[in-house]
Amino acid sequence: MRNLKKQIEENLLPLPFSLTQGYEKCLIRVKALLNLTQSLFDGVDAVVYLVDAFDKERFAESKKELDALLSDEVLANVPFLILGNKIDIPYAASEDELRYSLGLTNFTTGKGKVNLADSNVRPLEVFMCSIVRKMGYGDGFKWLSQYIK
Ligand SMILES: Nc1nc2c(ncn2[C@@H]2O[C@H](COP(=O)(O)OP(=O)(O)OP(=O)(O)O)[C@@H](O)[C@H]2O)c(=O)[nH]1
Ligand SMILES: [Mg+2]
Repeated sequence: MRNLKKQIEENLLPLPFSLTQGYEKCLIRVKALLNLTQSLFDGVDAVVYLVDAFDKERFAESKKELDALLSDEVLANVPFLILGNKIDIPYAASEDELRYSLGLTNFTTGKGKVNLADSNVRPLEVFMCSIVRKMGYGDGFKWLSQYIK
């Protein structure tokens, strides 16, 4: 937190006179935001990505966000647990459907105990759950815990 505060201060305050014009100011702000995002992701042990499995209309949007996280170099090698929530609702997507819609069909690394330590493969799995019914996510977190040092 102290680090974040320092970065904001260094990047935003105080601005020298020559940098107070709109364009430079904007660039400085963007740089500060980028640094902030990097700092937020720095030291992350895992990502738990929760998707509403009933809201199929937004799967494309969800895929876009997920792809951005998966390709973020600060998160390279960080394990990803994808939770498909709300499966208590009839017509919620199945696990296969969600996996397909998020473009993960060939990227999941296997449930149970799978040793990936000697490979360059990022652990990634999809587990379906219902938070209101308190079911499904426990298995996901159990799976995830084997990859957290
Ligand atoms: N049936 C069901 N409802 C859930 C579950 N988990 C959360 N909800 C409900 O979903 C509602 C919130 O919907 P969300 O999709 O999380 O949020 P939102 O308001 O649609 O906003 P977005 O994040 O933009 O989708 C709340 O009423 C929760 O009680 C679940 O497992 N099953
Ligand atoms: Mg919603």
